[in-house]
Amino acid sequence: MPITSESRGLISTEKMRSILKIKSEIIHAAGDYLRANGFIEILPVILSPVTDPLRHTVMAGEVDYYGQRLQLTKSMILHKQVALRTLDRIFSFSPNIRFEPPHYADCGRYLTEFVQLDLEVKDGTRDQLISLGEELLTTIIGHLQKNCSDELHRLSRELTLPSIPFERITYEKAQQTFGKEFDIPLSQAKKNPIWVVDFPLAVREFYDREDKARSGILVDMDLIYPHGFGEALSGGEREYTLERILTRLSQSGVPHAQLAAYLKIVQEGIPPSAGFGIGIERLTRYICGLERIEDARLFAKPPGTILTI
Ligand code: ASN
Repeated sequence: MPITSESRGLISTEKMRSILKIKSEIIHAAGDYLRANGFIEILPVILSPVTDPLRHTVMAGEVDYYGQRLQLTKSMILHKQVALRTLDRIFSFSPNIRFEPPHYADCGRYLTEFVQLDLEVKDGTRDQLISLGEELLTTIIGHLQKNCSDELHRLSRELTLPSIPFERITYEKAQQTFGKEFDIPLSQAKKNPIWVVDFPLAVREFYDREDKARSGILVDMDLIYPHGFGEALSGGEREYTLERILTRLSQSGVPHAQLAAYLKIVQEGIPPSAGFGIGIERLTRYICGLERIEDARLFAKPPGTILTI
């Protein structure tokens, strides 16, 4: 018998009120910081003929739209690249739907429906985006220390401002030191967030750019929270030429026809860029020190649960 959404993450109304106030202030602080840095907010896309194919096991969410098959957004990466034909720096609070395997619910880090703060910078580099990510996170934490001290106190959470720049480790070194599935052991070993850089091509999606000088290595990154909270964000520099994108799709085993609408636009031209997406519920979980991600939002849907609202 599948568990129901209420049998997970039951917390008091009082505690939830503090969490939701903190989440609202996270969104506020992040939006203000990005707008002050030249970003323009675009509204999220929910349905499209194309979405992020992703590499891991996620069932496609599809809708019949007047006879056309549309996808529910798994991430807005493709639309971010296309939007940069119009704007130079964009962000969106983008709802993502990912039907993950039900056992993913066990670790308390996955939701079927979650929101990503997804951003992209025309002509951006990984180093620029890493600095931006560090400033964004510390700005949010600084804002919460000032504006949510009562709520943090009620959650018995003492936030320390992480020191910048964050440490960096390569994917290869992380695996050598912390094992093949390094995310959580690495996270548990750290007191400050840490960047994992240079993922191998075989473990990432087609859009992260391969380093010209180092075949098989991508110019991308993940940010890992400290104290066992695991992955915070994913991003990188992007492939943007039709030739490279077709090669990378073939290497990933994604049929070109699946992304035909996107490829047509790529052929007309999309700019070089870099960007990342940071999960809002995971950020809230980290900030509030919550054991389970379903406590980081209302109407949470852990994978495999029967929904009641
Ligand atoms: N938002 C991520 C990025 O910008 C992609 C993802 O969530 N799969 O790289």
